[in-house]
Amino acid sequence: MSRQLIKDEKLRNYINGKWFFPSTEKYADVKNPANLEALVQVPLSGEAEVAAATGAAKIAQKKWALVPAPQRAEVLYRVGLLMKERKEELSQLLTMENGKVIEEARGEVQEGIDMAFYMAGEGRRLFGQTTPSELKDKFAMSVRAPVGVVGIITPWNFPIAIATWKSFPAIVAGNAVVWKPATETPIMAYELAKIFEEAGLPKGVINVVFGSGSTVGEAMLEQDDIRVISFTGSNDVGRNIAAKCGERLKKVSLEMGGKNAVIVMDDADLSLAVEGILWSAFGTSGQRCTACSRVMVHEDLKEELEERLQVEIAKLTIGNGLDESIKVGPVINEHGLNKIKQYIEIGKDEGAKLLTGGYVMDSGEHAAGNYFAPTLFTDATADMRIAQEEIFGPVVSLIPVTSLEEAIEINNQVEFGLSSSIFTRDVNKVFAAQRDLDTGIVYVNAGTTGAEIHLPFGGTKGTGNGHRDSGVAALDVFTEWKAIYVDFSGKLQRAQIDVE
Ligand code: UN1
Repeated sequence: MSRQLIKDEKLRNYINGKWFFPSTEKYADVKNPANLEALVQVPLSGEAEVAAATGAAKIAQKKWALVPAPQRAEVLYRVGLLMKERKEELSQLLTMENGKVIEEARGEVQEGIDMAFYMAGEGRRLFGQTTPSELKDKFAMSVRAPVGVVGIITPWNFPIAIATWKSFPAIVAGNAVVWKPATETPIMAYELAKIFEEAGLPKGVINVVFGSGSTVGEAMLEQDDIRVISFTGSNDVGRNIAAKCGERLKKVSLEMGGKNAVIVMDDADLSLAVEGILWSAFGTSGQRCTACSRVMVHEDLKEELEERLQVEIAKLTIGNGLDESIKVGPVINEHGLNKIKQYIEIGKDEGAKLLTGGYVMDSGEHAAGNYFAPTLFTDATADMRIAQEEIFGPVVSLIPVTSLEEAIEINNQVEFGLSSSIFTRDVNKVFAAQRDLDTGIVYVNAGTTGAEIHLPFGGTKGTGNGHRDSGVAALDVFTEWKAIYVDFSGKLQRAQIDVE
């Protein structure tokens, strides 16, 4: 790995193509969750940096919007190539700052590379529409226009992939970006900013300001020139952002929590279901918005599923994700650990049966990191808090059911609507489930995680506010439709009146 981390290294903000230490002179340690060693220092910037970044973005955007989209896309293409060249190095850094195991880190970096090439292709599409005019000798069309300066606020659980989901479509569409990455995982943002610089993105088109949500995030909401906020993170923060953006008439795209379920019907391929549940419940230590945290299992298969999951969970290796043999890494920090611990107590008090796990691993090789044992509850009911609220950790609860209808009803009885899955061999159940599961993403014979970047990503109800990341739908967040009428009749033609 060529990038060496030095614990005293102070990262800098990237504003108008230059690297600045924060005017506040404040920093926080970034810790490796696998061993709590300090990796680097993240700036805790202030309002001044947000104002400077917004000002730079405003000026840069005017020029950038005039660059033909296929040329804007070429920069993204170069970004993709540089990410590809540095894939292994970025993946290792990602494992160090986030804790996810190296195989998943490689997957996440790949997600960013895919997004670069996909959005680079969009530079030669950015399709608009032509529509017949109601008048003679008049041409009507609608095109996607950039919004201007956009603000993106990204989480620590997918620090590079989600940043690419938001920044790449924004940039290819002709916007300039002010980006606040999560303070837990600034290294990915720092490296991506360097890649943008190396790829030749003009100064000011992307600006990275490190700092807290309460200072930098709030300051972004106050900036009139930031016209769009795209946020992925917790529900509470998202609601606050939505309220403030509502007051200021900013467009806002929110991607928040999930309480995603796998349904296992009595005709399921049980081995496949076990694999799917393990991968989506314990991958990234359950810290995905798409993580599986409920399993509605047909009562005929309940005992067998309980047994098989316990056997497989016992085989999971837990530790520092840089070690290729490790399957489950640490959770992000102590706050995360404590929240998970509280939910274990809540689940026990509610009467769910703890089959395995349920404790912080803090002895021997796990003493120094934030490790939580993969946890399986059974005999949960739909109304329990562990079956309703997002835990964001390696905890999954089995809920016995007797029919598909019951499973779907329980699936839909939560505040969130991100992802769901069904394991069945019955084609009728497949089609009924894909229609009736009220989530933005539905999987058949696969777990709840694993979205691909060229499809829309997002959810219904409390998961968001109707927008989507990724796919062509992401362009809707970062563009506005502009209707253009060209009258070539040589006379004044009044719509609705001079119609023959
Ligand atoms: C998230 O958890 O916020 O579908 C994103 C998946 C990943 C992305 C998850 N491709 O699980």
